[in-house]
Amino acid sequence: MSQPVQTDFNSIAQHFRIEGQFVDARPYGFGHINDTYAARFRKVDGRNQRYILQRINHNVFKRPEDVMHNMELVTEHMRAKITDDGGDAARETVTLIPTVDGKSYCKSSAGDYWRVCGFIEGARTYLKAEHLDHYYHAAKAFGRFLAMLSDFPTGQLYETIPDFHHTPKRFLAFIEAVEKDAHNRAKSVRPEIEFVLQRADETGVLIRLLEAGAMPERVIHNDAKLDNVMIDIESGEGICVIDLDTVMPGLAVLDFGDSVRSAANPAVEDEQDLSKVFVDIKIFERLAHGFLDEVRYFLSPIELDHLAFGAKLITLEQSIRFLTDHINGDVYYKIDRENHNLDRCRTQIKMVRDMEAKLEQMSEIVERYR
Ligand code: GN1
Ligand code: MG
Repeated sequence: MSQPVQTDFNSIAQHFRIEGQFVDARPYGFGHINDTYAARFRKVDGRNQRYILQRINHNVFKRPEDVMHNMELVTEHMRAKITDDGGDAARETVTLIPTVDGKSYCKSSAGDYWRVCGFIEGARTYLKAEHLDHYYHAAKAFGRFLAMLSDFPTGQLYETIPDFHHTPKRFLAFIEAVEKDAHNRAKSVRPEIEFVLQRADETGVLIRLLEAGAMPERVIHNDAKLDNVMIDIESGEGICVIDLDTVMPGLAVLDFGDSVRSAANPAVEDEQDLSKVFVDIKIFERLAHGFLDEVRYFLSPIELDHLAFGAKLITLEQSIRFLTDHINGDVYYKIDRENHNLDRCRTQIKMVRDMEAKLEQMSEIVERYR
């Protein structure tokens, strides 16, 4: 068997304006798409400095240049706002470390796209939060992110993944996968397929509002998972929203929805014991409170009306995406075991069912805090 190719971090790092000598690099975070490493460099004063090194998945992001264009503009915009407000931009937004020739990324000899970001010390991400307050602060960070970008012109950003949260198109891609059934897996996931088919019409609810001009398009994060917020270890506050590859125009309610999808479930996204998977209303309340504390001033009534539904829709979409990838033979998400995408799909289905049962309760909570 051939050995996996070793990444030559040292030679990648040489392209960037990094202070110090490369020491080591280890995988960092929980992402399903890019390869992320925390790397240490020894400075002349003998102290170590950490940086985030990331290989952009160019199977998923077909035009990494566009991703980096967006990331440059968006982080510059936020940096100016944070600095104006007397904040610390190095901790409150992502800092791209430039290459020696002044670019925000480099292309390695292997054809991979790499970027380097400053490491935010004293903060970390959580797959599952440790305190109820973390949920409040994580959702508040996503709300603040939307607020900071609320005056950013949507037309300046590329669509880094076309129709990323166009749920009806996700549904069509799913139908196509089922019809093709390239790995002969459809027959073993009939109940899951049925579950999605029964909700076909609902996939279009928000897109129809957008197309009718009733719901505005904004610059949103598009991947507002709990583990995409750096939480300050001491204060427990959500200081910085990370993973900016999908920052592009979209619907604000889906960012709130994704925070609920990922955080209101007390179990992990790939939990196999579905009895542990449900919408924890206490967590939901903390998320709604935190998010609304930042957005109630500028979101429109129709957006506020659809926050609870947005959570359900993005969770349904995520179940469709995982199921589609399972049927397609696991070509999109990284997997660590057989049926990994199917397990993920099942947690999402369980969450959708529970949201359907609790939608009214969720809406009442939103009412209370909006
Ligand atoms: C992916 O890379 P990561 O793990 O933050 C995915 C999201 C999904 C998420 C599910 C570009 O995010 O859309 O919601 O997995 N990102 C992309 O956990 O597809
Ligand atoms: Mg991520």
